Amino acid sequence: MDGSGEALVSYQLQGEVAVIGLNRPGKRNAISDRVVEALRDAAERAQREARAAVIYGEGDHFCAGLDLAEHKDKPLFEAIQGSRRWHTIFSTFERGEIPFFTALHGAVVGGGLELAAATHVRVADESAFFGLPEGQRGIFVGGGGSVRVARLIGAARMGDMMLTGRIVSPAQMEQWGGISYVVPKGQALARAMELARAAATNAPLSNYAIVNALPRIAEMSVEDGLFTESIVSALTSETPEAKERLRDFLEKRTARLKAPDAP
Ligand code: 1HE
Repeated sequence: MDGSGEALVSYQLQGEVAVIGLNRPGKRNAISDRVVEALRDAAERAQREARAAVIYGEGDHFCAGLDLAEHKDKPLFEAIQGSRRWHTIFSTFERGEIPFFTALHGAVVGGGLELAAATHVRVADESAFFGLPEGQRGIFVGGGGSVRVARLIGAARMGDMMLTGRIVSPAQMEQWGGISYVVPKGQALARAMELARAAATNAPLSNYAIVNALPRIAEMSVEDGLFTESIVSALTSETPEAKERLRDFLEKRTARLKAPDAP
């Protein structure tokens, strides 16, 4: 809750998709200690009862990053502990049990971009803008950005954003690989929901493998990655659900894949 009695993070279960809203629009959804803890609770609940989740921001912006008002008086050790808490909590959904989607609009800056980078699919509308103003604020990323954002878009581009204060458009961010979809203004949440609903129909073990095995394999040597892939692949195929889904396809009970522009 904030001073107004509103939850800092809203939560709703829509069918099989958990919808998680950063709900501090008066402060542009800046992430305080209590917000990060509310996000943890929402993400844990989603993993207990949903098959996919979408995180979005209330108001005109997705998220203005770390709550600078709270941060400015933090003693050194508390700042380290705070950053480590973000790492622990963001990792619970990055390497959790279900896929997380983010719907981005307006400011996606600092810790807001770090939060988005810990999710599996990012959808931005045309109003979104991306920045890492840590250099201007005299600080450094602390929510996992130097690991996740650097791996997504490249350390050189991230360094440019941090050093020069460069603000990046959705089209540019998509070209850099930082987001996967750009949609017209106002449509990010609807599109992210559509994608999350589609992912929610996958076999849960396949989603678990995609969320957990794929990023780990990406960090492995080629030989270790190929070996791990074979093991994960065989394990997922062994489930009764996989066998039933394969039979459904072979016996023509499932829809065929179509080219993107096909009717
Ligand atoms: C905040 C924060 C915040 C807004 N912490 N209070 N983040 C930043 O450097 C902050 C970037 N924020 C901005 O550039 C702008 O606020 C926005 C472009 C997002 C929105 O602009 P605007 O004109 O709509 O709003 P505003 O007037 O700047 O802000 C409205 C209120 O939100 C105001 O408080 P008020 O009490 O005067 O009404 C702002 O102080 C407050 N506010 N952003 C605290 N971030 C784990 S390490 C991560 C490192 C980082 O994230 S660095 C931080 C990057």
